[in-house]
Amino acid sequence: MTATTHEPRPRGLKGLLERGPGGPFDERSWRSPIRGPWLTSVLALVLLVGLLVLIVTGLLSYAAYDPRLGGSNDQTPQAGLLARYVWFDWFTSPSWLYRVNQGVHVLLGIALIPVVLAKLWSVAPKLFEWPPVTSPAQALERLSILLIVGSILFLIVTGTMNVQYDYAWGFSFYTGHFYAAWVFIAAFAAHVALKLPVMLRSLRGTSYWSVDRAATVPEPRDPDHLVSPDPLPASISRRGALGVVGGGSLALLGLSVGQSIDPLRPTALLSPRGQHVGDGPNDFQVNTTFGQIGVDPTETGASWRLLLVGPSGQQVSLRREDLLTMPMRTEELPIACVEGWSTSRAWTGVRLRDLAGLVGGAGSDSVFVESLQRGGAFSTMSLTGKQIRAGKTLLALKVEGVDLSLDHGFPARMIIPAAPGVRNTKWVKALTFGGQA
Ligand SMILES: Nc1nc2c(c(=O)[nH]1)N[C@H]1C(S)=C(S)[C@@H](COP(=O)(O)O)O[C@H]1N2
Ligand SMILES: [Mo]
Repeated sequence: MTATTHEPRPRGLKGLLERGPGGPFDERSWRSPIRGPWLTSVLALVLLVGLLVLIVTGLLSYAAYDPRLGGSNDQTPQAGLLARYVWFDWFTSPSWLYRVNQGVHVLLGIALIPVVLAKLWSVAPKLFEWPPVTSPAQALERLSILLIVGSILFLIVTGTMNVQYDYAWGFSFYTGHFYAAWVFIAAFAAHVALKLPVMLRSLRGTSYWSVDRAATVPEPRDPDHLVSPDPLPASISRRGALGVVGGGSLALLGLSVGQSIDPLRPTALLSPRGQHVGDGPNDFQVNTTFGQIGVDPTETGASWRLLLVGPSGQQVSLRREDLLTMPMRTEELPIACVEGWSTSRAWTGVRLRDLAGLVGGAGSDSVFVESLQRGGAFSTMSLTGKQIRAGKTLLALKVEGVDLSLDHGFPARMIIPAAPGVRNTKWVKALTFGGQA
């Protein structure tokens, strides 16, 4: 017995600071024998690769919105430097570009949720370290961890809610997710710089195959104090725990992947846009239905006109029959929503550049698209000059050989190759071509 146990314990604030508040702040309360640098490092390696892919696809996804066009294209007008990396107009080929990018972003994001939670579990004692601050360097490290944990949980929650079309927050998803992503990227970079050597050292030390059930002996105490000072007997091996996490990821992936792969659509049980939404060729996902926009159906009937306005004010008004006499193109193009679902269809219609040519707008650097829909962020949209001139950009009148349904944008809708789904304005009524490039 040491002398200290007989000394009266300091009380009040001083005592609290020395002993800590107990509970999770007492490292002896963390008793799993498998917690330690090796398990944390395996999860860290998966996240290092996975999160890098999420960062790249996320930044590309933002660039695909062509924020330089302003208006309803730019969802974060105050972003300043953070959006400056978008110095180019988004690509128009290959046509599956946004579909694949967004599919990877959303599906990988969903699949990584169990890995992130397991990683947080594996370092939980550190999150409750006591005393809270021991040195300026340690304080900085803790701050970076606070930012990384806070931002990643925020990104997971907003991302998942967005996939579920649940907009229960008081801010725009794009703005919130975009700013949090930059906080995350900065904290992630700092964390990787600090911890990469620790991760590599502990992965080199122990091979995956040597970590079987017989070897559930705790690792030696580590400088980060992840290893329990008072471990319980093991009830699962480290490999078993990794199997549970990987199984969880695969299950989430299996129940979501159908939202991006047409033949697997009925298996997308976790996705909100996988159900029956129309008849025949028009039976595919609908984001906003015609009923929801509150427009009188007669406006889409015989009185409907497409108004074309050229850069110097020339106007042409066309009936649907007039459009049908123009050269028709059929292109197989995807609709890929930012929420992750996507589908590919054969669209038939008039090339946007042919319409531009009717009012002298073939060389325009942008076009402003207006919908019959009044109000709402998606009722108007701008497209780049590159998108005007891309041969596959269509004002579609038909899908899979039949007229568009009202829900899919009858009498006419835009279809833009390689672009986010939101660019494909439905119920188009006017196209105004901007200045020359
Ligand atoms: N006028 C109008 N066009 C719109 C929308 C809208 O809400 N209003 N939603 C957009 C979005 S977000 C997507 S993903 C696609 C979905 O097209 P679909 O409903 O035909 O599948 O339409 C786009 N066009
Ligand atoms: Mo969308």
